[in-house]
Amino acid sequence: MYVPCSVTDIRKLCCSGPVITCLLALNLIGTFIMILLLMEVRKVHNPLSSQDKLRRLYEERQFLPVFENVQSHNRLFPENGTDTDIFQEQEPEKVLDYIPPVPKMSDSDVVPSLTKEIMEQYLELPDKNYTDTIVVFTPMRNSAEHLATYETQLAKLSYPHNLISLYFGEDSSDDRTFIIAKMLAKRLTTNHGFKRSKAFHFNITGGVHGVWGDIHERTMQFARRKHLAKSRNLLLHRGLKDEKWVLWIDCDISQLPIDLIQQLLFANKDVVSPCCLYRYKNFKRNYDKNIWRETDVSLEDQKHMSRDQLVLEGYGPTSRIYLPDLRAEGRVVPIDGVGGCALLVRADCHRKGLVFPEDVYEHVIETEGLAKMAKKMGYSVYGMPFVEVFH
Ligand SMILES: Nc1nc2c(ncn2[C@@H]2O[C@H](COP(=O)(O)OP(=O)(O)O)[C@@H](O)[C@H]2O)c(=O)[nH]1
Ligand SMILES: [Mg+2]
Repeated sequence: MYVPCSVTDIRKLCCSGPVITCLLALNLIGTFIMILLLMEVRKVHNPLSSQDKLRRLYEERQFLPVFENVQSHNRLFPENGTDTDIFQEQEPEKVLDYIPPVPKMSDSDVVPSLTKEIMEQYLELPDKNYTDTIVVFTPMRNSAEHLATYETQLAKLSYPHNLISLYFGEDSSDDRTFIIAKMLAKRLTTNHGFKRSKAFHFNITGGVHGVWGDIHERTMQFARRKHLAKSRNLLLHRGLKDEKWVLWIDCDISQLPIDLIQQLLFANKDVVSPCCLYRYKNFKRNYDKNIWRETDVSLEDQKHMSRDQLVLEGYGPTSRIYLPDLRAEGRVVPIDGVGGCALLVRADCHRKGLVFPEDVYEHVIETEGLAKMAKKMGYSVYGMPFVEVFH
């Protein structure tokens, strides 16, 4: 057998045809293996598409442990909410092509956007001639800065304006809210074709004053909500005539769907609420946490409370399910608590005694109290999770 023994021999061998071919082949195989390995590493680090990631996140949320401690309702969190920012890393413009399942209880403020196709499917309206009369009631205080936007949003409503009356109830303002509200009422009838409109000034005291942070301090909520309930009940007393429906709208909303009234009428329920959201860092988030459904856990918690204990949402984790989280159940879903951002009530319910409780009523007050009272009176209370009002 030939064995290379000198440097010249080895050089000769290396330059021979078969060996070069062999080396080249080995090189190619090596490169191929490296590419495969690199692809595998990428898969490990980025195993799912963003849609899949969100889907998994939601599936995991279904199995979150329950909060057993009643006090957790009232625990103050740094940002005053259950804001977990779980979607922070996602591209804001990404929309889900499926409806997330209903969680056992709400644990995030983020309301994912859904595709246009899904939204349209749940917002389709029948072609019909509307004849029901509506009265819009709006409490207001120190809201001068909001009334221009409010006028624009009201004017854009596509429901026949000649079927809508609007009444404003102002008190305790130290800005020009009442004067501007009176001018607004005039314009709504003369310029925008609404049926009737008037601003009332109520001589009541006891409200909570200060900047947003002060009035939303947890300890202030009983006084604040009690006063708001009084303002709403006064409006009802002064403004309700022969209309078929009462629509409550807060004057500091930033955007109403133009078909808000048609959407809420579609539900054909005694009390019906849309979602009330806000936009933050390009995400939609839940604003009005008074719109919720009880769960076994939240109801069990209440059994161990004293009669006058007030449960407040938005001050820590919740054991209830907020309306935006109920979308997987469909277009019109049963709920137990409502807010005042926008709320439709069959006027006869108010005529038969449905009001905003001014004291703790089944552990809630004001709008949430109205929902509880409505249920006690045998009325239907529902939410429309695809209808979005923006605060
Ligand atoms: N009449 C009256 N309206 C009020 C008072 N405080 C707030 N409002 C109005 O009630 C609605 C809801 O109040 P707001 O402070 O926006 O509540 P939030 O959005 O839940 O923080 C808005 O239209 C306010 O202008 C008050 O003391 N008296
Ligand atoms: Mg508000």
